[in-house]
Amino acid sequence: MEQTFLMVKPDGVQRGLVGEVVKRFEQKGFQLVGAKLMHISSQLAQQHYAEHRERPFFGELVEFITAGPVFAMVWQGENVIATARQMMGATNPADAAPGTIRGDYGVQVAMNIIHGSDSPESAEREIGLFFSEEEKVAYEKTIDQWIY
Ligand code: DAT
Ligand code: MG
Repeated sequence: MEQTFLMVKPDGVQRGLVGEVVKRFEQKGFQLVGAKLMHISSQLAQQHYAEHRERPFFGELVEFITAGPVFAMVWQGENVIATARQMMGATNPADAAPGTIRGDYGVQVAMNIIHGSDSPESAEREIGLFFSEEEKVAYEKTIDQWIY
């Protein structure tokens, strides 16, 4: 089953939105496979956002994502990578539709509450950056027979 890396960013943790974010993915029918509250080191931040290295906002991005604890998660389910991106909404909360996480809770692009992998390749890379094999928990949910 497909897996993705989702993370409540420091603004979301400070604003008490961890439960709200978790609730949305749980209620959708996806399965939580791993989760932890953690500080991101500057080195991990630079690896995680390596694709944006040349962008003018890279320094601010690294500073922001390391400014407070994040809530890192692995979620599993059919088409979870693309569906989670839809549930997050557009990168800039000003463009994100109401009903999406960024549309409901964010105002500015720099503080947009949540990160989610944008492709199978980035999901695999990001899960590997943040989670060891032992930190991912495999288990069966009987309710899945009513989702799939
Ligand atoms: P996403 O997080 O939707 O995948 P992205 O990968 O293009 O978006 O950018 C990563 C993060 O960088 C984004 O969540 C917020 C920040 N960011 C993007 N564009 C920005 C900009 N123009 N100014 C400041 N921060 C920006
Ligand atoms: Mg991205």
